[in-house]
Amino acid sequence: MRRHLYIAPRSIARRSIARRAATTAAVFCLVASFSAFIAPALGAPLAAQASSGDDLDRHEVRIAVRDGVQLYAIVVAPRTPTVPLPIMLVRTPYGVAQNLRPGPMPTAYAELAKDGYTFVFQDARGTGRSEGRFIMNGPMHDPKTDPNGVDEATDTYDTIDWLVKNIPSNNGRVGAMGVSYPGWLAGIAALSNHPALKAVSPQAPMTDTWMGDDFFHQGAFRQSFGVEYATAMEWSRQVPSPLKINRYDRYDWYLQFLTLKELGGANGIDTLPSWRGFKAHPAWDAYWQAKAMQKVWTSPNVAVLNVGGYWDQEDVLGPQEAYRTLEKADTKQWNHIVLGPWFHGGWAGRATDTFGPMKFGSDVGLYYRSNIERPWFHNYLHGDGTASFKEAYLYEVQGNTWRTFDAWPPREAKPSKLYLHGNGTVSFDAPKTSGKNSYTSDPLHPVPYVIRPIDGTRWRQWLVEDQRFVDNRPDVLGWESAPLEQDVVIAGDVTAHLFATTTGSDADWVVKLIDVYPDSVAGDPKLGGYQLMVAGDIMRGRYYKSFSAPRPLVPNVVTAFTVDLHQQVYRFQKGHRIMVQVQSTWFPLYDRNPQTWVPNIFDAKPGDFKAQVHSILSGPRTPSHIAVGVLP
Ligand code: PG9
Repeated sequence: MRRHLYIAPRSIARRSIARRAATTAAVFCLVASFSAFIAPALGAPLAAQASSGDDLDRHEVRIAVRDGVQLYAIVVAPRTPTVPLPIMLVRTPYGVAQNLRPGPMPTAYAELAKDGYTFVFQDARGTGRSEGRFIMNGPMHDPKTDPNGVDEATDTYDTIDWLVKNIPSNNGRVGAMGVSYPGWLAGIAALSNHPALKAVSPQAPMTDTWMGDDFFHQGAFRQSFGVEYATAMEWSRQVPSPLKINRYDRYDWYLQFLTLKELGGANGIDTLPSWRGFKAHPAWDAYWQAKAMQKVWTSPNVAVLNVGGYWDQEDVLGPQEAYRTLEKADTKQWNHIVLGPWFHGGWAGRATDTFGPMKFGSDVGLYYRSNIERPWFHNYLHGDGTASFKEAYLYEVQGNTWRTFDAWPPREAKPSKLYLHGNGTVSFDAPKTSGKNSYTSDPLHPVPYVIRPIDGTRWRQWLVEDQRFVDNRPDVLGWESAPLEQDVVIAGDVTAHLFATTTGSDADWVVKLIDVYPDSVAGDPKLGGYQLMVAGDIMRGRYYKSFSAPRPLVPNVVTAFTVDLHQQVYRFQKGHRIMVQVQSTWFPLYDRNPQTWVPNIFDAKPGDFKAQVHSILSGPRTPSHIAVGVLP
């Protein structure tokens, strides 16, 4: 199976492939049986799937869209509905049919199914059993210049149109949902403007794959993810993939390619459409902006439930940015956000009552599916849409409670600054004296992003792993607070503002806001001193003034950098310490910045990669800090 479904690339690691296959099976594990309910338009029931004795029917359909391309879907419906049912559309590039398993309704949809829906799982254009050409995260066509054009929005329109006319006994209301790429497709569904579409839930959608989702983060290239995902999705099914990761530790495998040119050339990746896009468009130009959901879907024309995880290892920005954008034009109170303590799509699968060192005491995903998602969709698809919902549902991590807010980020959060001090401490006190902390960052000896060996098995949890594995490295700086005298609850955006210098002419900045557990934790000694990354991300220094127009850094000149660390609601508990780490490589997830200015890092030569000394400044005139909102 080349294609994968729902979570991350199958090629991330063999064992993660097996786990992913289990997840995808769970998401699409459906039951088939014969029924009088389904009209002839839906075609024959899937006889291959034996009845497992429950009351669901499953049928294949092929829907011809406006350019004649046939899109494949499987319709799953209660066998004997007593009232007309709404339709829930899930569109995916990961192959519906090959992931079907006989069995009960998958966890992701089980709570919704209790209210009665006809679920339609459709292969997006050019994927699975659908015809046409797949375009990764394809931009919308312009009807003015291309009146006959097609894209995912037109495919969705034609699909919905066919469904409401051909699914017997439907109530004329359609919802769309999905996680990750399917989450993006759920957002794009709104652009179809089909009048039957009433509510969409983009869950962990990639809103902007350059700015903070799958392929780049604030300009730094997500090398291992980009290579492995693009190969999995775009390599011809007929020809064996040339990508042979023949080292158990992927750190070693990627390390042998100092330049992106060598990596692309040696593995055939440089022929793939996505790689060609990465190389030709290293900056945030029109190519990426045309693909970015927040640039094309700017107003909530249907009800929207944006859902995401604080520790989403693929699409952390997506739901936050989608909500932020739509909120500006939300005159009808249609736009809502839910964020919880999850990895990519964690709310849609098996129980999430723990994550990394955190114990929540109950299944946070089940709570979301039963108490937020289910009534929300019920209101718009079964009901008349008049029930009112809170603006924002945020799980307070370490407080083990859901909070609701009338605005997000919350108005009641006090803007505050966690200052880095020259003596290696961090506090809310403004610095009175100047300081400078330096380290040498060497692209030939990059800092691993997760504990080695990097075999891909910890992809889902790498963001919550103990950061002590890099603490005290000479190329990782750390600032630490005194033990907190009382709880500190942060809510909203977390943003790092660094004043820094480099001896080179480019640099990456990785910033992590960390919760350091007390030295001893009663009942769980392993957690003593645990360093949990509460928020963290990377930005490529050359974009300090503009993400679209990179420029060289001037050696040894103090420059201000802003690193978006994304949103959180997190309780730093009394007795814990707050820590900040800064480093300049995160390998091999992120490519290596040569630290010497070259117009395009995809063209950098081996000689361009040089060790440089970076310094973080502190003090009244250069107050490096992390901006947070603190709840009263
Ligand atoms: N995060 C995955 C993805 C989306 C879009 C582009 C590339 C990757 C996914 O799991 O669907």
